[in-house]
Amino acid sequence: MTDAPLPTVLVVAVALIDVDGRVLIAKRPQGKKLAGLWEFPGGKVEAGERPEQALIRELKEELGIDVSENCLSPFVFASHAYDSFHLLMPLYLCRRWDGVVTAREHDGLAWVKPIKLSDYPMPPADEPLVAWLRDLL
Ligand code: 523
Repeated sequence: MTDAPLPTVLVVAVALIDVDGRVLIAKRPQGKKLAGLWEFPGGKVEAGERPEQALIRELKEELGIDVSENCLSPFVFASHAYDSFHLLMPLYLCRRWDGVVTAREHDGLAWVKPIKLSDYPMPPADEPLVAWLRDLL
Protein backbone atom coordinates (compact mmCIF):
# COMPACT_ATOMS: atom_id res chain seq x y z
CA MET A 1 0.00 0.00 0.00
CA THR A 2 1.39 3.44 -0.88
CA ASP A 3 0.92 6.36 1.46
CA ALA A 4 -1.26 9.18 0.16
CA PRO A 5 0.92 12.19 -0.65
CA LEU A 6 0.80 14.92 1.96
CA PRO A 7 -0.78 18.20 0.87
CA THR A 8 1.54 21.18 0.79
CA VAL A 9 0.32 24.10 2.91
CA LEU A 10 1.70 27.58 2.34
CA VAL A 11 2.23 29.51 5.56
CA VAL A 12 3.85 32.94 5.76
CA ALA A 13 5.91 34.08 8.73
CA VAL A 14 7.86 37.14 9.72
CA ALA A 15 10.92 38.11 11.68
CA LEU A 16 10.05 41.55 13.06
CA ILE A 17 13.35 43.22 13.93
CA ASP A 18 13.52 46.15 16.34
CA VAL A 19 16.05 48.99 16.45
CA ASP A 20 18.26 46.98 18.83
CA GLY A 21 18.39 44.03 16.42
CA ARG A 22 16.09 41.88 18.53
CA VAL A 23 13.60 39.54 16.84
CA LEU A 24 10.00 38.95 17.89
CA ILE A 25 8.83 35.43 18.66
CA ALA A 26 5.38 34.48 19.90
CA LYS A 27 4.20 31.59 22.07
CA ARG A 28 1.58 29.40 20.39
CA PRO A 29 -1.58 29.34 22.52
CA GLN A 30 -3.05 26.43 24.44
CA GLY A 31 -5.55 24.43 22.45
CA LYS A 32 -3.70 24.84 19.15
CA LYS A 33 -1.27 22.49 17.49
CA LEU A 34 2.28 22.96 18.77
CA ALA A 35 0.96 24.85 21.81
CA GLY A 36 3.63 26.38 24.02
CA LEU A 37 6.27 26.55 21.30
CA TRP A 38 7.73 29.89 20.25
CA GLU A 39 7.14 30.71 16.59
CA PHE A 40 7.85 33.42 14.11
CA PRO A 41 4.35 34.95 13.82
CA GLY A 42 2.28 34.33 10.73
CA GLY A 43 -0.30 31.93 9.38
CA LYS A 44 -1.85 30.21 6.42
CA VAL A 45 -2.27 31.89 3.05
CA GLU A 46 -5.97 31.75 2.19
CA ALA A 47 -7.41 31.07 -1.25
CA GLY A 48 -7.07 34.12 -3.50
CA GLU A 49 -4.51 35.87 -1.29
CA ARG A 50 -1.00 36.78 -2.26
CA PRO A 51 1.48 35.71 0.42
CA GLU A 52 2.30 39.31 1.33
CA GLN A 53 -1.39 40.17 1.71
CA ALA A 54 -1.82 37.15 3.96
CA LEU A 55 1.08 38.22 6.14
CA ILE A 56 -0.22 41.78 6.43
CA ARG A 57 -3.62 40.39 7.48
CA GLU A 58 -2.08 38.00 10.00
CA LEU A 59 0.07 40.74 11.54
CA LYS A 60 -3.00 42.90 12.08
CA GLU A 61 -5.04 40.03 13.52
CA GLU A 62 -2.34 38.52 15.72
CA LEU A 63 -0.23 41.51 16.75
CA GLY A 64 -2.38 44.56 16.05
CA ILE A 65 0.19 46.24 13.81
CA ASP A 66 0.03 47.70 10.30
CA VAL A 67 2.75 46.78 7.87
CA SER A 68 3.08 48.04 4.35
CA GLU A 69 3.99 45.63 1.64
CA ASN A 70 7.18 47.41 0.58
CA CYS A 71 8.60 46.89 4.10
CA LEU A 72 8.43 43.11 3.72
CA SER A 73 11.35 41.30 2.16
CA PRO A 74 11.33 37.54 1.69
CA PHE A 75 14.45 36.10 3.26
CA VAL A 76 14.50 32.32 3.38
CA PHE A 77 12.09 29.36 3.07
CA ALA A 78 11.37 26.77 5.69
CA SER A 79 10.18 23.39 4.46
CA HIS A 80 9.05 20.73 6.89
CA ALA A 81 6.95 17.55 6.74
CA TYR A 82 4.47 17.58 9.63
CA ASP A 83 2.34 14.47 10.22
CA SER A 84 -0.57 15.45 7.99
CA PHE A 85 0.83 18.10 5.66
CA HIS A 86 4.02 19.47 4.24
CA LEU A 87 4.61 23.03 5.31
CA LEU A 88 6.28 25.50 2.99
CA MET A 89 6.95 28.75 4.81
CA PRO A 90 8.75 31.84 3.55
CA LEU A 91 10.16 33.94 6.36
CA TYR A 92 9.96 37.66 5.64
CA LEU A 93 12.02 40.33 7.35
CA CYS A 94 10.32 43.49 8.56
CA ARG A 95 11.91 46.43 10.35
CA ARG A 96 9.11 48.99 10.15
CA TRP A 97 5.50 48.87 11.27
CA ASP A 98 2.82 51.12 12.73
CA GLY A 99 1.16 50.45 16.06
CA VAL A 100 2.17 48.71 19.24
CA VAL A 101 2.99 45.03 19.03
CA THR A 102 0.40 43.26 21.23
CA ALA A 103 -0.31 39.56 21.81
CA ARG A 104 -3.90 39.23 20.54
CA GLU A 105 -3.81 35.51 19.82
CA HIS A 106 -0.61 34.23 21.40
CA ASP A 107 0.16 33.29 25.00
CA GLY A 108 3.17 35.60 25.11
CA LEU A 109 5.66 37.61 23.09
CA ALA A 110 9.42 37.92 23.44
CA TRP A 111 11.97 40.22 21.80
CA VAL A 112 15.12 38.15 21.60
CA LYS A 113 18.68 38.68 20.39
CA PRO A 114 19.39 36.23 17.54
CA ILE A 115 22.12 34.53 19.59
CA LYS A 116 19.52 33.73 22.29
CA LEU A 117 16.76 32.41 20.00
CA SER A 118 17.93 28.83 20.41
CA ASP A 119 17.02 29.05 24.14
CA TYR A 120 13.33 29.00 23.13
CA PRO A 121 11.64 25.75 22.04
CA MET A 122 10.25 26.26 18.54
CA PRO A 123 8.13 24.33 16.03
CA PRO A 124 10.42 22.12 13.94
CA ALA A 125 9.79 24.22 10.84
CA ASP A 126 11.06 27.35 12.59
CA GLU A 127 14.21 25.92 14.16
CA PRO A 128 16.42 26.02 11.02
CA LEU A 129 15.51 29.67 10.48
CA VAL A 130 17.36 30.66 13.64
CA ALA A 131 20.79 29.95 12.15
CA TRP A 132 19.95 32.04 9.09
CA LEU A 133 18.94 34.97 11.28
CA ARG A 134 22.03 34.65 13.45
CA ASP A 135 24.20 34.88 10.34
CA LEU A 136 22.27 37.85 9.00
CA LEU A 137 21.90 40.04 12.08
N1 523 B 1 3.47 26.91 11.76
C1 523 B 1 4.79 26.67 12.06
N2 523 B 1 5.60 27.74 12.28
C2 523 B 1 5.14 29.02 12.21
C3 523 B 1 3.77 29.25 11.90
C4 523 B 1 3.22 30.66 11.80
C5 523 B 1 2.95 28.17 11.67
O1 523 B 1 5.24 25.50 12.13
N3 523 B 1 6.01 30.03 12.43
C6 523 B 1 2.57 25.78 11.52
C7 523 B 1 1.65 25.52 12.69
C8 523 B 1 0.39 25.01 12.05
C9 523 B 1 0.40 25.57 10.64
O2 523 B 1 1.73 26.05 10.40
O3 523 B 1 0.46 23.59 11.98
C10 523 B 1 -0.59 26.69 10.41
O4 523 B 1 -0.28 27.75 11.27
P1 523 B 1 -1.41 28.62 11.97
O5 523 B 1 -0.75 29.55 12.91
O6 523 B 1 -2.32 29.16 10.94
O7 523 B 1 -2.01 27.47 12.84
P2 523 B 1 -3.43 27.11 13.32
O8 523 B 1 -3.19 26.19 14.47
O9 523 B 1 -4.26 28.32 13.53
O10 523 B 1 -3.91 26.31 12.08
P3 523 B 1 -5.19 25.43 11.90
O11 523 B 1 -5.82 25.23 13.24
O12 523 B 1 -4.59 24.17 11.29
O13 523 B 1 -6.01 26.22 10.93
